[in-house]
Amino acid sequence: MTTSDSSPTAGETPETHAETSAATETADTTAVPHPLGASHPLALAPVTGPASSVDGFVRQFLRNLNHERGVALSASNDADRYFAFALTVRDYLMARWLEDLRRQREKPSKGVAYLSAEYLLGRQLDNNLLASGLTDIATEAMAACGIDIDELRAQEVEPGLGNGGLGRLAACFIDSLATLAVPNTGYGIRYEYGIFRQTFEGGQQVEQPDAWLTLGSPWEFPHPEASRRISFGGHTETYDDEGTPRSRWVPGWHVQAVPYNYLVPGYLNGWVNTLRLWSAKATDSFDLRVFNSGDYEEAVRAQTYAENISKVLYPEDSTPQGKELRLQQQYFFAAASIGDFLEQLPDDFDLTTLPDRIIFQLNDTHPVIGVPELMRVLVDEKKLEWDAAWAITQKCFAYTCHTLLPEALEVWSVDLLGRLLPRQLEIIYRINEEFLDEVRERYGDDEMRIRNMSIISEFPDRSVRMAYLATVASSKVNGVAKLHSQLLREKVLPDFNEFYPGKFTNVTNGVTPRRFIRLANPGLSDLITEAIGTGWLTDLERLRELETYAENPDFRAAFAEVKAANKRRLDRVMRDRDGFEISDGHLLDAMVKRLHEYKRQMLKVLHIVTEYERVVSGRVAASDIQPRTFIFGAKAAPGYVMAKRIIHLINAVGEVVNADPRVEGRLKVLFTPNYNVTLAERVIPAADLSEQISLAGKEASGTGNMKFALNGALTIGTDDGANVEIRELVGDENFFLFGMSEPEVEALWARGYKPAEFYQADENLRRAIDLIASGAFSGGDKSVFEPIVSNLLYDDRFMVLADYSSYIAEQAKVDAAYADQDAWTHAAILNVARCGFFSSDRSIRDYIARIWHTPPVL
Ligand code: 26V
Repeated sequence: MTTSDSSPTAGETPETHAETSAATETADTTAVPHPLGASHPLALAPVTGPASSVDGFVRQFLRNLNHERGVALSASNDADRYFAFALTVRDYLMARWLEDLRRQREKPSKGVAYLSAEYLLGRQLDNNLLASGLTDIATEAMAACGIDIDELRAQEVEPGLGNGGLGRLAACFIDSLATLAVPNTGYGIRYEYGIFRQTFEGGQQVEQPDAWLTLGSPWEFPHPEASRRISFGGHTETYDDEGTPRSRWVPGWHVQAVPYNYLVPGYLNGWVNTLRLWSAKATDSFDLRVFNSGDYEEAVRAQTYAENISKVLYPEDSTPQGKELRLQQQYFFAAASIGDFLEQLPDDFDLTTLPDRIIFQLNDTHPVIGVPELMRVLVDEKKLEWDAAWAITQKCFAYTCHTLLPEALEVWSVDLLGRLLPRQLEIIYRINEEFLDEVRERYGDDEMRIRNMSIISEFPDRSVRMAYLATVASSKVNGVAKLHSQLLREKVLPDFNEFYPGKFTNVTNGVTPRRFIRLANPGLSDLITEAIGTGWLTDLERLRELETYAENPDFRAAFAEVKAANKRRLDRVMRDRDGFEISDGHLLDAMVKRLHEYKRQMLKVLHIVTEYERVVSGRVAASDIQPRTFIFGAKAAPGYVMAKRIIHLINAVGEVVNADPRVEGRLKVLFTPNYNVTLAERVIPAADLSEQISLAGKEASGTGNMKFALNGALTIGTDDGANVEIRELVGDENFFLFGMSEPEVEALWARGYKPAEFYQADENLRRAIDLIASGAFSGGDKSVFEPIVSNLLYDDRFMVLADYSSYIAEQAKVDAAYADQDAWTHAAILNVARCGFFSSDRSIRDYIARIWHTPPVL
């Protein structure tokens, strides 16, 4: 480690140091050896700059503290120090950022505009330190100032601008895009309130607003001068444009979209991309007009109305409600982003070459309203012919579908669209007309087919099927795991797959190893590096080299010790945060994900209740069961009543089980509130068992499953989503498979599924359900969980009861396997070694090869 001689020492106050040196600061040239090794292909950026030595970092930090926060070190509080520290890291990245932006301006190449309504970023500080190679310098610098860097880390409120998998995937993807040096802007919404903070009262979920911006964010750069005007409402008209009939939109009202830029640094490669999130502000002109009319209250009301657009993230993640505000959000960011990109093009840019310059990747259907918006700009404003505009549009968009649940496919009523976006609706109609003409040309007047493929559905209300619009308008459509892409082609959009051969493809999801291995699990990272050297973090397939180490007893012992240390770390976090303890010697069984019936947290509950019931009924001796701690983390959409009941039940079961001396030391149930990215980084590295138990055919991919496997947890899972690929890679012997396959699920539906038959046929199941129904977990009140019980017995849309016995049998195998710790560790190492495929770097390479065709610029 390079430490300059002039770092502050006792007797010399850092403030003096800052004041005397700051004014004459020049770039510190004490270069630090590149952490990837100078010969590594990505080691293009020597760590230099104002903060590139301990001394330089201290000076810059103190300058930021003095000049940006206006306090001396001795008078600073934690927030001041966190801010000054973050700004120092940011300063370092800035030079790179500006340089890369300049490079892109001077020599433009094709880039990716990732359009996503959600980015579940997690904390930024550590990630940015890691990406810039500054962690050691910064740690030493803070120590020199008498500051514990961990306390600074703890200050950061994570930006929770997403619901779950889809938003976190977007965050992983922009990390990989930057690490692969692909020019990319991530576009989204700067929600003032992210995903709600969850607390429990009496075991029930209570939502609190997530005011993540209260103290401001050091990572964002507001650019009010670059605001864009976004219009809504009004009407359309046609006019004669020197002999050409044209349409135009006469909007009714406007808002300002103010961009906030965030740095997205690649890992140690000197490349920095931009995340641009839009915030809604009332337009001056609107205010002025109303103000002039003398109606002050109306002016304030209008302002609130406009600014509501980016106020809050919708916490639903599967059941679209058709809410007007959500459509406003979608158009707001899609239109602002597309407009922003087009504006950066030179005035004489030939728009027919737009597809050589940009691909707009649609993260689910949320930004799809951008399709008619681009058409409107090209046809109405740039005055291109319809066909030319359509040819451009179809090449500029690509669509990723993230679901299989029919109820999650977004539709917007024609009524609402007509009111809010009348010109875009006209354009959608025309797109549909021309598309259906093509269909007719191919198949004749097959009215059934036409109705099935129409972008406009007539029932129950006239509405626009956004997934169909996205499919018709995109060069490629992809699912997010092999099985999902297959079901997408065969079950969700089969007519389109037939109509557009070659349009459908698969890109299996991935996760960034920087955050989810290196930062979350430094112990494992060090162990890996010791074994196979550096380089694996940007070439994750190299984890394969660990396979031979699985045969080495010393390595297994070291690996097991890392897991144990991660459990101790989680124990400290949980004690602090929730007052829970993680018991020694327990198998740590984790189910952390959004609460959804299809994900089947209920199946997990039935397993726990079964274990408990078998002991308390005296059928099994407590001493004969494998000690387990079950850890849950899950937020339910605030309006999703059944999901909230299940949360209540998990907490209720936990309360009874944890207090019952008969299972003491054997079974423990922890439900940690407010599960988020920060907590995931602690839970996942500590877990032994990863629960991925959705009904086959329902989970598009899952990404938690990948994070667990890469951190050496074994999976118990169904043949669903990316589980299928995980199992293929790690091998059957290192994966606990149970439950029906997707075709078996279909067959059972076809035969007629009667959950009560399964209840009757399995004594354990009967006893578990009866125990819940008896009021044993609700103080004797049978009514509390009755809706859950009758839902299981008489409805059970996600076939919990059908998969129960297979699940319980497989869990018995888990217990038996865990009894042989060394064999378990062996399997865990093989999971790590064989899951390199699930790096989001690989996903991005697949997107580049199959969809984007954007060469890296470095
Ligand atoms: C849908 C909706 C619908 C209405 C209102 C708001 C809203 C917000 C988000 C969503 C997206 C739901 C789809 C989703 O999150 N899918 C998940 O995507 C992951 C990344 O591809 C994947 O791993 C999960 O399996 C999939 O459930």
